[in-house]
Amino acid sequence: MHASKLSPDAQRQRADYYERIGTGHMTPLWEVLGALVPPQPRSPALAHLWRYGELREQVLEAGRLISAEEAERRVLILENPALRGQSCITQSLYAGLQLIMPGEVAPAHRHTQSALRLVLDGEGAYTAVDGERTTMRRGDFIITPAWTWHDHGNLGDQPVVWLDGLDIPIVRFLDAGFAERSEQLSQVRLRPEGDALARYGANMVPLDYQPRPADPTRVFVYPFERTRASLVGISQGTPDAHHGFKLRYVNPATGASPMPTIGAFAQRLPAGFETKAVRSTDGTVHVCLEGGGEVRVGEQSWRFQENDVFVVPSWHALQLRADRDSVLFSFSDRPVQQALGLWREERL
Ligand code: GTQ
Repeated sequence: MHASKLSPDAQRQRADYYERIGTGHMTPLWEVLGALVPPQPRSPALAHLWRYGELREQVLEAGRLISAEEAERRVLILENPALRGQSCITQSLYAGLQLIMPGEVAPAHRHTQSALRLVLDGEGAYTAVDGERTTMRRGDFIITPAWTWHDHGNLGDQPVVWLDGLDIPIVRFLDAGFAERSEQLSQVRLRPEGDALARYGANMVPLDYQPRPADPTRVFVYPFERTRASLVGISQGTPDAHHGFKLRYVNPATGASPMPTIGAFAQRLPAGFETKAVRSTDGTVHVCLEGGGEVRVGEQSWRFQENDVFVVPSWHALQLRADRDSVLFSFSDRPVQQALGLWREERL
C-alpha cells in the first residue's frame, strides 16, 4: 500500500472492514501486495557456516545415544538459523549430517523425496540403491532418486559421516510425500557393485534405454576421483572470474541434472584465486572438500576449511577466496527454477 495519511476515522473504518471480511476468511491484498510480489527476492534465510570440527563431535555423541537402526536414520539436521523448527537449510532444501557406526545398518526404505549424499569422513560404508551397492569414498556424490529403495551400512571399523541433501521442503510444499519401509533390513543384492556406472556412466547406454527428459540418472554414484580429475583437467584453461573452474553434475544420458529437483556442482579454486561477487536465485549449500579460504556473503564472512558446510541464501552476493588449492561441492534447487523459467544469476 502506498504511504498515505489517513484520518483516524478512515483508519477505524478500514480496520472494522478488515475484521468483518476476516470472519469470512478474506483479507485485503493491498495490505500485503509488496511482500507478496517483492521487487527482488528477500529470502528469510540467513547465510551460515557449520564447522566440521564441531559437527563431528556432536554427531559422534549421537552415536552413543541411539543406534542407526533405532533412529532409522541417525542424522543431525542442519537448520537455517532463521528457519528453526522447519527442518530446512534453505526454503526449498534440507541438509543433514548422517552417521553410521561400524557394523550398523540404516534400514531399507523409499520415499518420494529425492536425496543426495556427499561423503565426508571415514571408510567402509556403502549405500545400496535399488539393489546395487556402492562403496562410499570421501568426496563421492551419491544419489537416491525419488521412490528408489535405499539402505546404508558400515562394514568397516571407523565411523562414517556424510552430508545428506534432500528436497524435503519442496515435496512438503507440494503435499506429495509418500514413504514406506521395506520388509528387508538391507536390500538383497540384485546387481554387482559398479554395474550402473558401467552401463550408464561411461558415455554409453544399453541399446533399449530411452530416458524421458525428467528421469533421474541411473548413474547413482559420481566418484570423487573422476570429478577431481575433471576439475584438474580444466584448470589448464582460464578460470571463470565469478566461479573459478566449475562444473555441474549431469545425467549423462540426457544432460539434465542428475535428479529433477536438485542440481549439484563441483568447483576448483587455485591457491590465491578470489572470485568476483555473484548472486543467483537458488539458495545454495556448499561443502569444502579440499583446501580452505574465506567465504563472503554480503557483509558477512567466514573462514572455511575441509568438510565445513555453508549456506548462501537466494540473491545474496557470494565471493570466495582460496588460500590453498580448493575443491568445493555445492547443491541447490536450480533445476526446479530453470524448469519454471525462474532462475536468474547476476554477475557483479
Ligand atoms: O538416508 O534415507 O537425512 O530418508 C533424511 C531422510 C536421510 C535417508 C535423511 C532420509 C534419509
